[in-house]
Amino acid sequence: MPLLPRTPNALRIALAAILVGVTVPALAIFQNGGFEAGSFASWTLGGGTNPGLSPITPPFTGANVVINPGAAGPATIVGNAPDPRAPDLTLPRVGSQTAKINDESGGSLVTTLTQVDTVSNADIDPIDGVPHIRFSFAPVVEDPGHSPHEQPYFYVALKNTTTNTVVFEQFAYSGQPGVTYKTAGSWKYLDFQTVDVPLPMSAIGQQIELTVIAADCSLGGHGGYVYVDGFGSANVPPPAGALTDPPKLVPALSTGLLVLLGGFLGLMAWGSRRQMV
Ligand SMILES: [Ca+2]
Repeated sequence: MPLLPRTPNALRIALAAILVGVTVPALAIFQNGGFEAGSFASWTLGGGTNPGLSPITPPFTGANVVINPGAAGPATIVGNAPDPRAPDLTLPRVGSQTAKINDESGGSLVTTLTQVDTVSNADIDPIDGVPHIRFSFAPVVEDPGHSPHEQPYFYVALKNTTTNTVVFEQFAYSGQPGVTYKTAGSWKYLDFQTVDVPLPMSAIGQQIELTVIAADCSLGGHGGYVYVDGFGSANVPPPAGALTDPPKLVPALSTGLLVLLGGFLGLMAWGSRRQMV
């Protein structure tokens, strides 16, 4: 039997380093963060059914998300595949694989994608000397014109589980006023949004939980999904063919404000998280 059996390269390198008594830098945050394994390896998929957001009055945050028990919605890995519901999107977003959470079919399904990992020195950006978490997402949601709490929606959040604070959160339902959706037939979508969340140095060694949720409409007839890619601490390159950085869903927040907002949203969003499970 070989000394080092078949293992992922990273593990093999770590094992080799231990064997020869040297250390190697910690791996950057999120495993298979670009889905280049062609699968959801290292990720946790889940979900259920969408009874509608609660309470039913906007504005909504993750605190309004309710997921009832039931079979989870779908999730797939896509490559070079044009999306007729979002014709301006270039797929894959980064590398050769991108994750698609939920899909265009209805059924009141919700799909969740999560991963928990530890912030390390490998996540420090030498440009500003603090750790970062970066990724890109693009929601594609049908707009049947239901009441806001019944519409398809998406949700993306980063939570520091060590300090119990949300450090980034983005929620929007289909057709939500103020969100700069593009339209293709009955579908609304956004260009890929590149997220860059700087973290304080105190985050080193702390755990970050990433959550992505995409939901069909609660009435059953309409779908919604979100593409995600590039999770990690490295810069996400611009989309292929893009002349400039993609537009932001919301104006960029300063780090201090983001931290304050994260703490505030954390109290709101995660205090009632029992609703989500
Ligand atoms: Ca990728």
